[in-house]
Amino acid sequence: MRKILIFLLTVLQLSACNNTTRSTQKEEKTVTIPEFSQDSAYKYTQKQVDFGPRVPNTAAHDACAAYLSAELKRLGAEVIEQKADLTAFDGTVLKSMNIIGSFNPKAETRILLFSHWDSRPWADHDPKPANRKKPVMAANDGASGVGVLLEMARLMGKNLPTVGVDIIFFDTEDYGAPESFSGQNTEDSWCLGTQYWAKNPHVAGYTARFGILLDMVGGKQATFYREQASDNYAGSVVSNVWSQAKGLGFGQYFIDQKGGAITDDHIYVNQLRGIPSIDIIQYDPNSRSGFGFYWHTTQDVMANVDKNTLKAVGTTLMHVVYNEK
Ligand code: AHN
Ligand code: ZN
Repeated sequence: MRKILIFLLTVLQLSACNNTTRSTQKEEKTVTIPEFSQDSAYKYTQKQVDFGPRVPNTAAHDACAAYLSAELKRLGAEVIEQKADLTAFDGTVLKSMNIIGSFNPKAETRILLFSHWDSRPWADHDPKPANRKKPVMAANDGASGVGVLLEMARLMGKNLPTVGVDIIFFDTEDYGAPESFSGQNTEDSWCLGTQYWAKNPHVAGYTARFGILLDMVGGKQATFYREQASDNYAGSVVSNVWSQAKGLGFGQYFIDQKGGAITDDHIYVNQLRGIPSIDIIQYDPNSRSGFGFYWHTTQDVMANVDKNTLKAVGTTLMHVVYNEK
């Protein structure tokens, strides 16, 4: 009797062990991660630039909004257009539209991916003073992040990830007071669309496991450092993204070192919505602004968008999203 019992226990243990092994193998096998196309992301970036500068209260802005919303829908997202009249630092009322595209809208576990889609009205950092009142084409500072997210949306629509994903294209990020402005200038003149959404989320009480902001993710040989607020609010998310990037061979883009502290859309998602959120933003310790040389100049054009950088960021984020359970 005793012998039989021991024998039975052993068999049970063995089969329990086997089961665990098998299900782990199964989980690993079922994670097939669709391949990110840098050509498609580049086309999506170009498509926005073709509208001209997407400066709030212009026809190009409205036409691009309609395109982004329709494209997300076409790709299979549930889309919400969040319109609001937002007041800029100088009192201008901006007809603003945040565009939200949801995949797996009923899934409880959600990941938030976001980027701003508007163009800065003034190239106030242009080396030539004569250019400083001209609008920014915003190929990198706007269109590149949205381009990567549209390509991800295309792939997710065809092959849903396990978790729910919300993509938000935020408006009126880049209407912050220009260098020449002498009036009261608060940091909060930036990121107006995000501030509005964070106080008025598209779903009451909206939250997500974590959030990732893409800002200027198409520069040639761009480098992304661990931005300070990202590290403070969501250090484990930064570590996860940077280590998956390194594992995929993109360690030359994702530098595992501390960068500066940047006022950007993720600040408000952290502070006002409590979603641990990070900023993937080109940081160049050797440039005067700290960003790419083209930043807030008339040089922020397609010639400075590199498919390889789009690919590094897009492939990494596809792995981050599809590896979430
Ligand atoms: C400031 O200039 C304070 N923050 C950078 C936010 C930004 C503007 N990102 C892109 N354009
Ligand atoms: Zn900007």
